Amino acid sequence: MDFNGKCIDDVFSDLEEFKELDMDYSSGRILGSMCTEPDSVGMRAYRMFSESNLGDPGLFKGTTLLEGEVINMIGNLLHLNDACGHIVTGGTEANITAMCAAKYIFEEKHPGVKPEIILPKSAHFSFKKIISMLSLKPVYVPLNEDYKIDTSKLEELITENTMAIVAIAGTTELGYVDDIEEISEIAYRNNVYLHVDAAFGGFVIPFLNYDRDDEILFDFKCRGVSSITIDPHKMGLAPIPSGGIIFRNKEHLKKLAVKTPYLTKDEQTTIVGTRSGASTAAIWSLLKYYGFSGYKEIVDNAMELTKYTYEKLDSIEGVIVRKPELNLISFYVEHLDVDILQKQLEDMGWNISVSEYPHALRIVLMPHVKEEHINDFISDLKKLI
Ligand code: 0PR
Repeated sequence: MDFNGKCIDDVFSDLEEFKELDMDYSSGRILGSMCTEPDSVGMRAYRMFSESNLGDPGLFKGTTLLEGEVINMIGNLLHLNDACGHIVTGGTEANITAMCAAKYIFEEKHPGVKPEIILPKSAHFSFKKIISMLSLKPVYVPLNEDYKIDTSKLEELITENTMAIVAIAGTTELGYVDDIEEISEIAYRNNVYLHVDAAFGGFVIPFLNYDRDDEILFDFKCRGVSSITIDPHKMGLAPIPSGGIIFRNKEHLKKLAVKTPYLTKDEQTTIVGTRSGASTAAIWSLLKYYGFSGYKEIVDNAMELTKYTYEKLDSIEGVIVRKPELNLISFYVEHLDVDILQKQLEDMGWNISVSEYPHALRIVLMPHVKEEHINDFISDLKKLI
């Protein structure tokens, strides 16, 4: 740091140089991200509440009320009345919060026992962090040929050391939804905590379900589901950081309570202390502004583009595409190395990610991606093939 400060124009022109190195969503070239351009309505609310700290709710009583309303609205979306939970930084923190609660519940009943967590290989890598942080023993439930939890293999893995089962509604690599209905029954029967990671699917599936006969069951309608991760900063269009954790049972959230003697409220049930109230205000404004029908339109558009992209890719000789469930497409090209192809596409200015299992290219059709971007992408891909 220089002893004397710089003039403001110099500071910002220096910042500009850094900013130019970043990709921006509006270019339409970011095809591998689960985030998108934050909506301007949310950004307006975010700026309005930029100094608000939900870690000290007595100072920010209005924002605290907003958090309660947001949790209630998200709970309703997930078919839960009188929900409890928090707005957190993202899916990772939401998953950590749920697994901490599950661990405390488990430890009360089984002191001194190393807890086991049953999860699929398709779980997000945040669970690797959780397993290490909380010293859990991972028990991997096999996937079926559709890359979903093989429910026929689940029950036999439950033991008296099972702390929780984790299922995914919108996997990171394929956007697939596990058979939560069946998994929920298994968890309920065996009285095991079930956490559903709907970080991505949470703001997609409820809107897809609206006019569908074959509803995708994934939320609190399934009686065995104890908690759900749902991220507004993914398909909820909220600015980063905006994650969500919702618990069915208030007592479960209470397990996390820590006394905060010198603050304005005497306990906290979040992992972090100081936390932004701006994200909460942004989510509140977006839920109010768009309503169910507004989000449904956003999801319908994303799904329409997903169908369009799927058909385009499927029509190219040598391209093998998996049928998408949500707005995420996985594909590879026969006789072409996935990683080399990714690098070549990157050299052409496309950000596209590679999934590990299955090893394939992965496109997330977020709202910033439009038909013209897909047309350009397909034309570049054809050149490479
Ligand atoms: N659970 C699931 C199912 C996820 O897909 C993710 C993130 C998480 C939890 C963790 O969420 P946070 O990253 O909010 O803590 N999935 C994306 C991924 O790993 C995150 C992401 C988003 C990565 C935007 C890159 C990016 O540009 O692909």
